[in-house]
Amino acid sequence: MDRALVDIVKREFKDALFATLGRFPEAATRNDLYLALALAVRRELLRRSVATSETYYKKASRTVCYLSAEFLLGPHLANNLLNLGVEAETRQAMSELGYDLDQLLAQEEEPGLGNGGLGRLAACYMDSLATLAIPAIGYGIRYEYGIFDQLIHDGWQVEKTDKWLALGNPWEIARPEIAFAVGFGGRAQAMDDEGRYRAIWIPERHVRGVAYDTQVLGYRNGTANLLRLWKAEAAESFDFAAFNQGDYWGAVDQKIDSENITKVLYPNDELVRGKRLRLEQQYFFVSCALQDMIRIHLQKGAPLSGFHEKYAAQLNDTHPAVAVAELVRLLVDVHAMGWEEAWDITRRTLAYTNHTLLPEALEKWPVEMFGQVLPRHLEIVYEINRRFLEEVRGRYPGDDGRVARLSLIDEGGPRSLRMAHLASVGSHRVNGVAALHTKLLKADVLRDFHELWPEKLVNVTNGVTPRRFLALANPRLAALVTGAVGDAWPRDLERLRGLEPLAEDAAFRAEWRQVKRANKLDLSGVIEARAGVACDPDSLFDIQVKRIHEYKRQHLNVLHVVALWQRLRREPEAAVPPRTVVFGGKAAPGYRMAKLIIKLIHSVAEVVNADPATRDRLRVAFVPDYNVTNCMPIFPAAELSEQISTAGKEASGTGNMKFAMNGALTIGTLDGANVEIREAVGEDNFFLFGLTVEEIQALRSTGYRPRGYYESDPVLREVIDAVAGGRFARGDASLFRPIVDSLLGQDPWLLLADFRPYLECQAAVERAYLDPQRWTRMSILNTARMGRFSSDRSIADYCREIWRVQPVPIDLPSRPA
Ligand code: NBG
Repeated sequence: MDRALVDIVKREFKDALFATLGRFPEAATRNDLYLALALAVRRELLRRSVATSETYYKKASRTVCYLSAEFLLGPHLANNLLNLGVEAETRQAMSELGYDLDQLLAQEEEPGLGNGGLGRLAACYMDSLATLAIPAIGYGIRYEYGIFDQLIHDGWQVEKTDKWLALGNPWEIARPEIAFAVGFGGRAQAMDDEGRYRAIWIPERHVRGVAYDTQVLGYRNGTANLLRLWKAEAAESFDFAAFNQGDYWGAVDQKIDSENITKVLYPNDELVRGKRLRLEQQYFFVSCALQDMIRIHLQKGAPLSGFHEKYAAQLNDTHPAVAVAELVRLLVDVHAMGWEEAWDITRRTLAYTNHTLLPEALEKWPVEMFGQVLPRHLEIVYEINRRFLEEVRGRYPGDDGRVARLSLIDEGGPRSLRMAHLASVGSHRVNGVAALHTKLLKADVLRDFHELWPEKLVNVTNGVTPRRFLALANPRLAALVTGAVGDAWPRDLERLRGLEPLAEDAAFRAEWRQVKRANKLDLSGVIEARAGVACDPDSLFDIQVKRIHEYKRQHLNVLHVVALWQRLRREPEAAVPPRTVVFGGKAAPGYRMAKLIIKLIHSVAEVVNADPATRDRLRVAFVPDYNVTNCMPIFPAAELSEQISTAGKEASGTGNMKFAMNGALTIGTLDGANVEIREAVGEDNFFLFGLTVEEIQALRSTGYRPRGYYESDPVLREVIDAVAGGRFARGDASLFRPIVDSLLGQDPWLLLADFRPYLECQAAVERAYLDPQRWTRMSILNTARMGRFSSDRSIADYCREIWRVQPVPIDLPSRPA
């Protein structure tokens, strides 16, 4: 322990408490203490931030700009202490002052500025960019309310607004001088600029976007990159014209309207199609980001003709896709560049990541509304489309079907703008997020694009940061791993390979089991406190945590629980290990089926947990409000990771990686990154079941009849009958009727077809678990072989294949005395 550092932390903590917060210790609330510590730590972030920006400014190297409507960061304090390497000293300093570091850490409200995997991926990528010393800026939206908090009332999800800023946010710095005007509405007007055609846009109103900066630290290096989030404000705090005419309330209204743009994060999985405010959010942050990039570029005195050499901008899904039109507009209309050059620069700058194959999630904007909000951009989109389709017609003469399929405008029904097409045309690279997903993009959603430009579509398999999800989440395992393979693994995850031979070492296996057992004990405490369910830490911890969606098939998991319960009642002597099945995840507020699945989980839990015949062998719990904070005790305690989506529907998954890294075995389908995880850990160390994408296609083409499975499988029939008959609804046979009807009707996610294979696979899990030596061996091998699922590998892939950027390490000057 560095004694001098302990004293520095104490000094800076006291200084922040007195001089910034104006408190004396006896009057300080726990939040004051948390803020004081955060501010003390922030000094270290800023020291790195200044050194980093100075270095980037001087070296003028190419910068990655990650444009994302979501950044699901999770709490900062503990992660920053980890990355700085000062956790022990800070704990000591706090304890000498009479405070408990864990209590202060628990005080932090996490910024939940994302829905799920996509937003969390953006946060992992920011972490890896900084760790790999890549010059990068994350651009996004500073939502006043992030993802809702989930409460459970009588087994139903109830949403509560997330007031994450209520007690102050010590990690951000407002930059009122970095602000841009963003226009909306109005009209576009042609103009003759000395014989040259030019268009100008006369917006009906302007909103001001103000920058709020948060530092993102690299792991134990000198880098602190910038996450710059934009807040919307009224262009003038009052509309003076309206004010002078006595229309005070009209003026106030306009201010409120402007601020609404960054008020709240839209929950996904909901049909937000046609929501004007969402389009306004997207355009708002994209325009601010691009204006900021141009400002920085021009500040260095560089000409805009070299813009693409200085920036690589990544579009995280289609949410920022309007960047294609906005960059063209800024270059052509505002900076008077010719179209050809502007278009060339735009395409060389932008690249697009696709995150979904689900048709309902592919964004489309009604052309009419798009034109009302962004009239000039609609003109630009038409011009891009005209030139693009000319190229298509040149390549495929007479192929009108192809032209219609590729067009940026969907003409079937009310005309709409296909954002994935806009993003694909305006980018030099498009990528999927797992090998299977990219293959399916090529074969299906982006097939025509792939035929047109075979080089453009590439794969970059997702990854997760081992800092937050192994080092921070699982200190016990981290210590064991460090003892075995040294301490370089957090920045070089392939080092975990060194664990492989230890899978054969009985003493090491015993230590591995002790760690898991201690983590399970911790999670048991959490489950008891938060779900009111007592569970046996020696039972098999079988966990499914993720957003609730029919394609993810939490209800398939529930069907297995019911089948297991019925079997335990029938065969009390069966050699079945006791099991605790844990669920967690939020449902979109408007997604009725998902909410009903949450209710079903609770209802089954209520019956099963109360049954004296089985309660020692099976428990079910739903942990409310799954988020980055609450996931921390979950991954380390898991033994079985449920990754059971319908093949072809989960683009990648990233929870699957967090589980396996922490030594859980996966039961899963051949979907998303499961395919690559299984390849990496070895078939013998993965529980595979279910139809493949090809088998599903074949089954559908011959006519899928779910009822046939129900009729021919007595176990399935008994399970469905129990749900349908109201066994879990206090006799109310109507409650879960929508679920039963969906399964016996179309069964769009093929639960019934996969039920029997899933059941058999779960039986294989039971057999493996009954042999602890075998199970532990498999568990160790899972962790050992997860190196390539570090987000550092993903970012290295992006740097090489897409961004063509190099690291710029930061020399940190020593701390001023
Ligand atoms: C999600 C996919 C996940 C994937 C994450 C991150 C969207 C639109 N897509 O499978 O469903 O892991 O993106 O790539 O949220």
